[in-house]
Amino acid sequence: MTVFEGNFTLTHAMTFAFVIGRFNDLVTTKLLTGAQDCLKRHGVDVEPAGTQVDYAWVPGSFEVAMVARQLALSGRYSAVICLGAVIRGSTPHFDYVAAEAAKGIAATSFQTGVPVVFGVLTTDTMQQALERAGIKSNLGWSYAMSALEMASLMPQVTSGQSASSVNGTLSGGQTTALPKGVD
Ligand code: INI
Repeated sequence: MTVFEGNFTLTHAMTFAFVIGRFNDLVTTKLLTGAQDCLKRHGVDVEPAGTQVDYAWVPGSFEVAMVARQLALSGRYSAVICLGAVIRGSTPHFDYVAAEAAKGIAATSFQTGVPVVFGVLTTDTMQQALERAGIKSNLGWSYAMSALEMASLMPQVTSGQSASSVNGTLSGGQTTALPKGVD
């Protein structure tokens, strides 16, 4: 039987779209920097003037899924990476924005068949968000790894041809696991 597994090597033909919330942009710009660094070091040209990565800025996390869906439906992208930061305040607003962002992004992936990465931080404080956006680790990097892995995996699953049968190699041991203690 077949083992389908994404790898992180054949990135030159991949295309990505970022959808980034401006709300809490102190955090989201850092997530973006981490994600770009990861893509770049895996051979992706992240320049906006290039041919591999597009960028869409939206007001906040609530709007991320709507734009991600349109981009995914365009058929132009191997994966869409959604970045946002929802930080709990003293009202229930946080819960509505966070829940709709998560639901919308999951629905976009299911409806379009395009991998859509959930890179929306949901934290109690700005400090917690910053810790996850560069102070301790940068989850933007992990989100980009997920995008690379899924962009490699989905064509295999769709075609029924595993990377091992096509290239004779597997990425063995590579993981997108989050750093310990970070979620
Ligand atoms: N958007 C966020 O991305 N993060 C937040 O923490 C946030 N809070 O707390 O309000 C937030 N609100 C804006 C929301 O995403 C929409 O842009 C706005 O409601 C307009 O639709």
